[in-house]
Amino acid sequence: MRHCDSHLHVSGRSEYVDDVPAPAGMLHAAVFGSPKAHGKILSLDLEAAKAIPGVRGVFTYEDIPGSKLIGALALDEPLLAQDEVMYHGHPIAIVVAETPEIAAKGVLACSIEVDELPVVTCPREAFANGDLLQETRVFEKGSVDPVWAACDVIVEGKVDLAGQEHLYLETNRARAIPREDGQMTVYSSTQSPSATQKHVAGVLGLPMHKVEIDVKRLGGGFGGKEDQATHWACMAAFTAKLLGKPVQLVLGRVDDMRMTGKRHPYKQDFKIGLSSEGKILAYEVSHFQNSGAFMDLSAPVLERTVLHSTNAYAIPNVRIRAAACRTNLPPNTAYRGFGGPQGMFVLEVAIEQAASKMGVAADWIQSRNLVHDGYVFHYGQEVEACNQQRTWDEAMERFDIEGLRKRIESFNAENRMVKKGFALMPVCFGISFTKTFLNQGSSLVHVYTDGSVSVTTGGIEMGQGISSNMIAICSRIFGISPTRIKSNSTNTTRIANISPSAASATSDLNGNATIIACREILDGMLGVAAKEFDCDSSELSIREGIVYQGDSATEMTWEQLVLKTYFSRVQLMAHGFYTPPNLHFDPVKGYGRPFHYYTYGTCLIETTVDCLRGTYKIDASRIVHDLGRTIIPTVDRGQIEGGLAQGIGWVTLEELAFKEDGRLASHALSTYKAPDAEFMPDEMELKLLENVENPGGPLGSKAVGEPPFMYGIAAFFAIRRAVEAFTPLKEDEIRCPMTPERVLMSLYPEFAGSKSEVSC
Ligand code: LUZ
Ligand code: MOS
Repeated sequence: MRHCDSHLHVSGRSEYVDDVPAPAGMLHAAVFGSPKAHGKILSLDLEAAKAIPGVRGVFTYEDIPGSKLIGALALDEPLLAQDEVMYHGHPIAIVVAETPEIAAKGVLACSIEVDELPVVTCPREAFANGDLLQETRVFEKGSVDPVWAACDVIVEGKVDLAGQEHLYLETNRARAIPREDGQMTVYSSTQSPSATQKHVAGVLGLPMHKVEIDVKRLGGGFGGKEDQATHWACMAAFTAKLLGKPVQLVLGRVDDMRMTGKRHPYKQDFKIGLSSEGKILAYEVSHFQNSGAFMDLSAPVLERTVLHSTNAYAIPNVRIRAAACRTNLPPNTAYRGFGGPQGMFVLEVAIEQAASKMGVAADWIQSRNLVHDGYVFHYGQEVEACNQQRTWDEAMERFDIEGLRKRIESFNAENRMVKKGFALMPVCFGISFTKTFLNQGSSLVHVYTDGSVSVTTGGIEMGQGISSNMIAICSRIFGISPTRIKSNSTNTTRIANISPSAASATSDLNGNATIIACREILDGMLGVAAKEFDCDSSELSIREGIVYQGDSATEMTWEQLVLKTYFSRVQLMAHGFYTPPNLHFDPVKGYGRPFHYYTYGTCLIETTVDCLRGTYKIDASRIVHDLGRTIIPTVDRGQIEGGLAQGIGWVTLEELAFKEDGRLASHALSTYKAPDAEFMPDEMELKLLENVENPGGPLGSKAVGEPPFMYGIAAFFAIRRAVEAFTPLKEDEIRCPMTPERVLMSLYPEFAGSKSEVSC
């Protein structure tokens, strides 16, 4: 089976929010964002905008009819700035006009006077000022303090880890249509329709049942629309209500980039202690999260950073400090990996530095510390059914790491201006929302009298293939061809209380719910057939659209049985509800069993650096990955390759440049470079572990969305090692990403200029 949308995507016929034919009289909104990163609003002049022919209204904080505050965890964020602007691009007013062009002109005619306040963009500075979104927290396992004295090697250092723009192809957008009796229908590009429904209802002052959110598909989300699609839907909805007309809001790329939050940048301090045999005895890390101006999802992102701070390693003594630091940037938010990558990155830096001090390869240390069955993480969860070592051993052998080491050593000895490097990255990623209550999925399956099937779940199709997975699951359970099954838009009137499509858990939660719904229908149908064949229904099954008794095909087809079931007045629709068992987590203590299971894998990345120019190329990525039993191999491969590409981009090319005044300088595709097909490894090898079952996933599958992102971290170290083969690296702080510019400066530190790069 292939991705069910592929023929629509390649022919440009897939429908997104603004591709659906516009309702009569639809108006267009544009957002006036703050030209300053921080300050008090002294005056706001909207008269010129209002006077433009074709402008139907300009709306501010005062005009919001219901709740003026939104926010994923706490209602701490005004939908429009009231008297203070907190970041550059902070939405202040909405211009609604007859065309998008007039609305854009209206935005240019808005003007504001701001009494500027100090702009803080560095989390260490915010921390020093005590400007925190929650109390700083400390988590411990064992006790690091008495252990340092017993360590043979101790390394300490600092990390400056940059954020990342989501760069979904489809920017944020929403279309709100007022309906009879004060109701509102919103087509939104959101990963979280129920959150959008709740906030739209709040802003309109309506009960949730009067608000319908419908989502056919997104052109990418990556976490950027887990919480931050809500804002634009609310703006479209309240202006639609006030004007009594449909309103569509489509953010342009520059507005989307400067107005929305990104992956959280972090600053980190680490200290690691090892025995001479390479065992990590103690690890201490402080995370200064650059949270941005409001809470958004910063607390749970930071929580996952804490949970994944020891990645795939068994470490007996751990101390982790976590601070959510408020800065004058857009509120940073969910992004594939959800803080996990930031937790894992700094530990790899620590291992790298320790290896260099010990004169060993980092993979020698990595291999001596992998997690295993029975290991208990610092948050209390015991590792079971662990495949970490297996993925590592298979990678070492299959990719001939020892041979590769020798080949690269001799290549580097023979070549002066071109150097190669490689690095390994083991990944152990916990699957489940850490907010236990979010781990629930719902599915509504309809079988129509012609034998066609439709499935609706809470899962959002954002290109990742959830629709295809749901179709594949229905097809497998019913025993019919996937061509008979259609996956519907996600809609809050068909499924209530939807968890965001996030945390890699969408196929797990909604797939298991779909299995439950399909089984319920199938049981009824087989009961009808059992009467017909005068046998026990346990003898019956459906294979390739034919009813089987035992191993022999009967004359009865799926369509015939569907009709018989209908005429027998037995139900042909069902709602399935699923929640994974045995999850519990105390967020205050940071202790419990937050994850249903772990996804394991090991990745090798090989690079070549041009030591004259600082440019580099990723030669190969080779992955051993634990997928359980894949549902659709091409869909899973797409997730693994896409996640890897994004992970490599994060640590190499993608550089968010903020000016000192808090303005995003890299605010367009001309200044923000993400990996393209050309940049991706020439060789991409993927080996799936064989014969692994995962009872936690539907049909034995494993969650795949986020874990491969962190494989990309290996690219950072592979590039560094190539650079080190040219010249020793000297730095007070390890900075990520390793852009070609930064590589060039590392190759020739004497020409890199006297200005220290260390930011604060
Ligand atoms: N979103 C969320 C997530 O709300 N909670 C999580 O634990 C999570 N994990 C990964 C990605 N998104
Ligand atoms: Mo997410 S970071 O929306 O799984």
